This record gives sequence, structure tokens and C-alpha cells, in this order.
Amino acid sequence: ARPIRLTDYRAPDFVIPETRLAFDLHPTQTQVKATYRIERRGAADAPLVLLGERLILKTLRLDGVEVAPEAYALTPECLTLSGVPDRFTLEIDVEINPQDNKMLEGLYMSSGRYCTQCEAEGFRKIVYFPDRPDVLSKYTVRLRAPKAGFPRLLSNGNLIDSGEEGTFHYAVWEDPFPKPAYLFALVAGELDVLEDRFVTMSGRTVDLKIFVDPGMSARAAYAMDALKRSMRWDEETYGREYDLHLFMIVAVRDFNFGAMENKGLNIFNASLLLADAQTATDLDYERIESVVAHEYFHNWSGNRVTCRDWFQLCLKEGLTVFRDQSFSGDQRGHAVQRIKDVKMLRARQFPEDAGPLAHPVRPAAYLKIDNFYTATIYEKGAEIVGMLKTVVGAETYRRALDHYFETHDGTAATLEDFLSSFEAVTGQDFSPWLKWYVQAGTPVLSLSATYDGDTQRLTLTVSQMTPPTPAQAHKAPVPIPVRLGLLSGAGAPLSFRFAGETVPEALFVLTEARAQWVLEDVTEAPVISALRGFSAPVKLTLTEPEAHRFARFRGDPDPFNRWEAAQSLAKALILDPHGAAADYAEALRATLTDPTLDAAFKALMTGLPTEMDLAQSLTPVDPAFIHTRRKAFKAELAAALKTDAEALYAALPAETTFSPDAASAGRRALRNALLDLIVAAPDSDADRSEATSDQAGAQAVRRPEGEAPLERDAAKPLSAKQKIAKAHYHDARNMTDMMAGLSALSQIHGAAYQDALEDFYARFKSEPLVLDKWFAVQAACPHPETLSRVRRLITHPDFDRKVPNRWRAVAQAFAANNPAIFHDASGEGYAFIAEEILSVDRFNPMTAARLIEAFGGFKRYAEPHRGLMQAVLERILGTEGLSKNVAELAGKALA
Ligand code: BAL
Ligand code: ZN
Repeated sequence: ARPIRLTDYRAPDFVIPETRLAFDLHPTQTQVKATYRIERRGAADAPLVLLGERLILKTLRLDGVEVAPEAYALTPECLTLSGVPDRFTLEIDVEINPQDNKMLEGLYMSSGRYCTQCEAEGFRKIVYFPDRPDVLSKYTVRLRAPKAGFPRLLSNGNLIDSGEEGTFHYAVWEDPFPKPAYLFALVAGELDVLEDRFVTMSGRTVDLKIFVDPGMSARAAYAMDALKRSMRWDEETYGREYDLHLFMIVAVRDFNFGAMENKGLNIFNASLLLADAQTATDLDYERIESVVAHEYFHNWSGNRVTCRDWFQLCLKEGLTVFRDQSFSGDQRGHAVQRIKDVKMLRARQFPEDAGPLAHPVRPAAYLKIDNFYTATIYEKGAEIVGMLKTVVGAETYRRALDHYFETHDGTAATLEDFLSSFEAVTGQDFSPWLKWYVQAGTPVLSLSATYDGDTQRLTLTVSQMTPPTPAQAHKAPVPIPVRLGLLSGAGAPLSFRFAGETVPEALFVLTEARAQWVLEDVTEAPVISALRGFSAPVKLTLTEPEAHRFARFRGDPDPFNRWEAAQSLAKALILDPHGAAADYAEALRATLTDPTLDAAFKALMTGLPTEMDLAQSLTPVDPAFIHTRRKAFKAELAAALKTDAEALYAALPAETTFSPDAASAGRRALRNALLDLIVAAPDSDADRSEATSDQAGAQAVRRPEGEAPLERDAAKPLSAKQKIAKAHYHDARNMTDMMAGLSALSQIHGAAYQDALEDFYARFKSEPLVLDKWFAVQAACPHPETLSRVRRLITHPDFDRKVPNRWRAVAQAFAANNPAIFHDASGEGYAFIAEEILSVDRFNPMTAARLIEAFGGFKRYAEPHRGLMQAVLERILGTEGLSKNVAELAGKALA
């Protein structure tokens, strides 16, 4: 297949100011009638090319006259009409089969309801259209379906008519805002609704409706609350007001994305919308809040101003992620939010940028745009916006964004347009920032310091280098904002003089490959605290004594760098076969017992770098070494902090009433982090002599699925930590604590774990979202037995590959969250995931392709992993009938 290139972009030859759609909904034979008012904008002889896939063309009429078959050309991907007039009306009738649509793109059925997903290129699976984001049209949509079974008929905009036709009924929706086809949506079916209202800053009342499965509306309450807070926040922070009289969200079970920002009718994966204490964890609440905000914020950053072409995807996604991160920071605390966002960036985007799937935030070419809904486009895209805000300051940033929204409202824009708004309000040249968008790879920022005690001068020498990435051997310097402060050797803040002022911290921007910054009045040889708040998405190298990192760990006034110091120390100590935990434990004890720090921050400080984090710092990657070392270090740390951890844990009793607010969630996070540490401690001698060991536990769970626990397992006394984890699980009054208990039991393994799994299944077997967690916890269990367990899980009656959430709960949880077992030296983990990718690729390529990422970094791995992963990728790529999605990523991974 031929790649699509940014350099090939041409403005559309035709525009379609008006689109009328009529749907006669039927599970296998939905009739779609489209009427377009079309105007020529390009060359007089340009043909009209409409894109369409999997459609049965019934009739085609131009200005009311049927077009003869010889007057048009039809291929499996497009319909071409030559010699059309400059202005005309085109009517197209097609038939589609929503029930058979398991790609979940276009119009499909989920739990007996009709719903749509059109971004990026799903609209062409509904009807022929110039399905590209720069063709904006005003839509009027008529939906018709049987009254029985489909009482709700929803589409974008405002309801302008409805009525009955015998046993059928219809609804007509009009969206006054021109939009690209990817923002079209419809939903039809039986749904309960939660309703509320929002009064906008100019005093308009907006009806808010969240549609969910019958009986579930109480679980939409948190999403509704998050929606109202998002609407207010966007007014207060960005001056953006909602523009229709109605805002609707629908939750569906079967969904490839997390959620979708269709104009006035967001469609959500139910996992990112429904929550109550009994079924959702704090992480679910947190995600719901941020995704509700994200999709709502798209109303301006994405919908009112959309993208000219899909290469500009990060124009809407990077900006909207930055906006949702800022919102979450305002709701939940900026320090904790920043740490979580950076953890995510490093876990997903840095590996992408360091491997064969690296691509610029604005890619230059693609086969399937679906493959570019990546951490690079979303998270690195957000970082760029964050850096721009850092360098211009909050007030100027706001003016630049006002300029951007006002100048490009109602149009399809580019990244150059975005940067030119910063130029317009500052009068400065922002073209160097474009390099962040067009260059792949994570820059390495090197910093070294020399201190002259006589002159009290600190000279910082900084340089940057971005390593080569596929198809980009040489990189130019990018602007890198560096927020920097100093500490004394004792860990106290140390002010200094820079640019004539005495300051506690300064912002430098490295624009060249290399620079020197001189800080004056530095009263002693300092500890350097660079890149505060992670002021740029780079890898910092700074050669310094270990004591400096401990000083920042203990007392950097910048919470991000405090966490960063702890993480980098832990990384170094874990990867050093002789690294000891004693000093680290001391510093962590001081953190945990510091009454001035909040619980959520302490919880983050308690977490060690993940095995995936560690893999990025080791070449070649040896997954077994990482797993063993991390476990040993954690055990040593846990042993050193046993008394403190148990006392702190006991002092934080489980809350009896549940509130999802940030402070309560922070307390639960800390209690659960302490539990995780407590169960990591080695059993005491007394425990060892009487209790179930890992070994015995492993035998216990090898019994066939479904059989009652063996007598001898049940009779075995539990170790002290098993007792704590078991009690944590059984005493839990909310899903957060319950999952923490179950996860702790999964770490210990053994009979208590198996019993808890059985209990959990019995309680939640009719709750699909909770059952997803049951599958995921088992797939992520770092016990060798998981290799056979995942194979059993896919034969479980509740497993269903056609439901992306369920499939991801096994396949993705295993490939992404269980490195020790996924990378088992037998290659069985790789083979399992390869089979799963190929199975799902047959009907849902978009979802299948995402898992190729698990093999993306294979060249960095030691043997036998490298060879085994390469063989698996080759096998995938050699499979007949492979989708373009999987072929593109597997091909790139191997290149
Ligand atoms: N636009 C696709 C889903 C999202 O990023 O909001
Ligand atoms: Zn988005």
C-alpha cells in the first residue's frame, strides 16, 4: 500500500456546505440516504472523488437525475464522478450492515443499540463522502427506527422534529455548526438518562444528558459532576463557552477508543463514564474526570477549530490533553498530577520515541492514521503546549490561545497556525518550536557545573542532543525550557543572582546545541535541582554525587524533583546488583512521617520505578534480572520499613463512607501503597516455619479451574502478610481497597489469592466493567503460573475478543503490565500475544494493531528475547490477509 504524505496535501476540489442524512435503521440492512449541496473550489476539470468502504450503492442522483452506471467509477474505496457541474445536489442511497460490523468503526451495534465511531476514517463506512477533516458541512440528520427497542434516537446538535409512523418513530437533528465528518454521531436504542443543567457565563441554560444502560443512571453522577466542573473551568480558564442548548454523552460497552468528542453527542467507553464506590476504583474516578473534561474541551480545541489534515492530529489532541491535565491539576493538586502525567509520558511515550515506532508529533507519512493515536501525538504533543506556556507565561499564553480560537473558529487549522498565534501576541519568532513537532526522539539534556568559591559563581554548561530515529538521522536543536533552583549541601533552598536579580529559582531556555549559564552569589557549592516540574520532555544527565540526589529526595521544595530524585536513586540502586536499600529506606521513612506532606504525594513517593521504567535504563534489557533485582530491593526496603509501614497502615483505618474527592483518594492511595510495601517484606522466621509459601501456593492454584480448594490448601495457615492482604480484601468497602487487596494477594500468590479470585468472580460476574478488572489482575500477576492461566482465561465463558475492553483486560494487561512473564525466556508469552493480535486483526484491526507496541523495542533486549520477539514479528508480518494497520506497525517494528 502507498503511504499518505503530508507533502501531498492539496486543498479539496469540492466543498459540501450542506449535508442531509436519513437513516432507516435496521440491524443488517440499514438504509442511508445522503443529500449533499456541493460546490467546486478546484480546477474546472477535477472529478468529484467520494470515499466509501463496505457500502452497497443503491442509487445516485445528480440534481434529481439518476446517474447512469457508466458515468461514474466505483472501487472498494471510492466513488468517482467526472464532468460534474460547479454547483449541484447529489443524492446517494446506500445500504450497510451494522450488526456485522465488528471493526467498531462507522455504524455498528453494541448491546443491541446502534452507535457510531467516525474518527478518523469511519464516516466512509456509513456513506460516500469526502471523508477528510477539512471538508466542513452543516448536518441535518433524520433517524427512523422501530419504537420498540429503540426509544432513543440521538444525533448531533438540536432536536428539531420528531414523530411517529405506525410502529416506527423518527427524530430530526440539526447541528448549526459546520463540522468535519469525523465528528458525526448517532445513537439509537434503549437507554436511561441522567439529566442536569448548566448555566453558561453569558446566562444561557444548557441541558445536560448522560445516557447509560437501563438501571445505571446513578453511576453517571460523577461524570455529570465532572462535566459541570469542566464547563465552568473552560469558561474561567480559557474563556470558552459552550455553544449549543444541549450536551449529551452516551456510554457504550464496545468501543475502540476511550471516548469520542462528536459535536454535542460525546460517545464514551462505559469504563470511562460509569462509577460508584462498589464498582470503580479511585483511578477510574480520576480517569472519568479527566476524559469527561478532555472530550468536553474538544468542543473548542478540535470541534470549533479542527485539523486541516490528520498530520495535524496533535493540534487538537496535544492541546486538549494539556488542557485536561491542567484541569485535573486544578482539581487534584498540581504536584501529584504532574508526577502522574510524567510517569505516563515516560512509561508510554519515551519507549515509543526510543524504538522503531518513533514518529514526530506531526508525522510525515502514514498508511493508517488509526496507528497514530499514540502517546507521542497525545502526551508529547501536550508537553509542547506546556513548554510554550512556560516560556511565555500564563497571561501571554491565554492571549495566544484567545487569538488562536478567534482567528481559526469554524475552520480547519495547522500547527503553523497555532504557533503563529504565539507570534501574533508576542511579536517573537516561534518557528524554532516547529522542530518539536517535526523531529522524533527524546532529546538528551546534559548538564555539568563548576563552582568557584572565591567568586561565588556557578557556571552551568548545558548541551542537547537528540538521538537518530527512523528516517531522521540528524536532528537540529530544539528550544528546551529548564527551570532550575539550588539547594545547600544540607538540603535547604539556596537563592542566587541571575540577570541582576536575586531569585530562588530561574527559567533558562536552551535554544542552541550548547550554552553556558552563570549564576552569581552562590554562597556554597550547591546541589542542583534542574528541570523542576519536568519543564521539558527530555532525558536529563547530570553527573553528581549520590548525596546530592539524597538531598533532593529529602527536601527539594519542588515536589516533582523530590519524587524524581527518589526515582532516579531507586533506579540506580535496583540496577546495581550490589545496591542496598538502607539509605533509601531512611529517606523514605522521613518522607512518610513528614506531617507537612499530603497523602497522595507520599503514596507516589512509596512506589518504586516499574519494571518497564527500569527497562529503559538498562542495555541490553534483561527482564528476569530487572524483575529479580526489583523484587529483592523492594523486599529489603520493606523489611527496613516494616515497623513504620505497619504502624502507618494501622493509623489509616479504612474509611466507612466513600467520597471520591482527591483528599480521600489520596488517603486510600497511601494506605494501599503501604499494603503493597508490607506484603513485599520477606516472611519472618516464624511465618516461614508455619505458613503457606509461594511454592505451596503455586501448587494450590495449579488445580483445574472451578474445582473447590483442596483440603490441604485450605487448612494451611496463612503468613502474617497474607492475613493482612486477605483482611484488606475482605474488609474493603469500596472497589479501590478491594482491588488493592486482590492485587496484594496476587503478588504473594497462593491459596488466599485463589480464594479471593473466586469470591470476586461470584460477587461481580454480572458486572462487565468489574469483571474486566478480574481478568486484568490475573493477566498481570507476576507468577510463572500466569503463562498457563492466560491461556485458560481466553477459554473462560466470560471472555469475548469482540469486546475490546474484555480483550484488553487479558491481552494488554498481560503484554503491558506483566513484563516478567510476558518476557518469559520460553517465548510462550510472545507467542500468546502474537496469536491474540492475529485473532483480533481478522475483525478489528485498529484494536489489534495497538498491541504491536509490546514488541516495538525488541532490538534493545538481550537474547533470547530479541530473537524470539523478532521471529514473532516476522510471523505476524508473514500472515496472509493481515490488515494495513498491523502490517504498518509490524513492518516498522522490524525495519
Ligand atoms: N479524538 C479521539 C478521542 C480523543 O482523543 O478524544
Ligand atoms: Zn482527544
